[in-house]
Amino acid sequence: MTEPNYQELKAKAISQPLVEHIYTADPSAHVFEGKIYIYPSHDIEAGIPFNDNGDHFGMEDYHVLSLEQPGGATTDHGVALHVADVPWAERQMWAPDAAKKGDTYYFYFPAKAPDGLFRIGVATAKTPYGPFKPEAEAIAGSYSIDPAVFADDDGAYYMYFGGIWGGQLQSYRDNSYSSSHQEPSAEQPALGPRVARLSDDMLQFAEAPREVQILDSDGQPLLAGDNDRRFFEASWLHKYDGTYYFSYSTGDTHFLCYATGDNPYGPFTYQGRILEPVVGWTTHHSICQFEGKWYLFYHDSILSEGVTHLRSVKMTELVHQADGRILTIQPYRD
Ligand code: FUB
Repeated sequence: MTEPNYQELKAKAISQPLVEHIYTADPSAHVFEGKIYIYPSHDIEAGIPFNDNGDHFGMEDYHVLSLEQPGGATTDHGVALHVADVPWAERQMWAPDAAKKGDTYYFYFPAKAPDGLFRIGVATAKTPYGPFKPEAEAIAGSYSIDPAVFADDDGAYYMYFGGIWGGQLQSYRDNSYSSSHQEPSAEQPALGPRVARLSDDMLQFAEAPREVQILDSDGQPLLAGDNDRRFFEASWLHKYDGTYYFSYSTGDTHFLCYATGDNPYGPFTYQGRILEPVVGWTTHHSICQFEGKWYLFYHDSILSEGVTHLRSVKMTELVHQADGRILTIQPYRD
């Protein structure tokens, strides 16, 4: 097989990395204090061999990035949280998110505890860029990966989370872990992401996590064998024109897709693709409005010449069409 020409791919890419001095991925973007703040994973070469559990994603800390304007310079605010400072966490600081309530910023992150299971932790700061002070314990009842926190207009905050394979979601049913639980067979409904409203203090779940249903246009759950459309990881929720848009990655088929609903718990009906596959195995994103325009934040592995766990965060404009449908983005020009 011929090696891809990364210089050519770089020239064809619709956007370039926001920073090149470190590798970053899984960007969760929010507008705080009039700027765009991005909460990414900080990819490193941890020297761990590739496997289906994603152990080669051996990240140890988080940096926060910010931009005053799209297209402007990106500031790296340095280390915001390190695994060594989180009492319950041992390794693999994966995709995080952040939220603001009152005058406090809350940083949510998944990591593996010494028992090898992912949990989700929270850390706080008085600035959007930290450094964040972690709680001593993970959020009670949390599991799996990829927390994404949505602030609704009525003041409620919801956390979406979950991811299959390396994200361990297949080992949970009714919020309980068993190593004997497996991914459903192809003709059964796919596993859904989870959602829970957060407590008033933002440090716990206010309720037991519920499974989110993603339905096809006939109102039937997407099936586990529908790899082009079923949920894999990378939950995100945004609201546009009164409609809730749940977006996610299909993992092994490498699409970013979305589904819409009329409330934060779903069900959500599958609508289509947001982003076609990027260079690198993973695809993970966020969507955020800034000064009247919407943007997609995503990553690819062009800068590292295809190394799947050394990714770079990018952004590009996202368009909701007149009927509310999102225009599918091609990450590379022909
Ligand atoms: O960055 C590690 C993992 O890769 C994330 O948690 C997943 O969403 C995938 O992007």
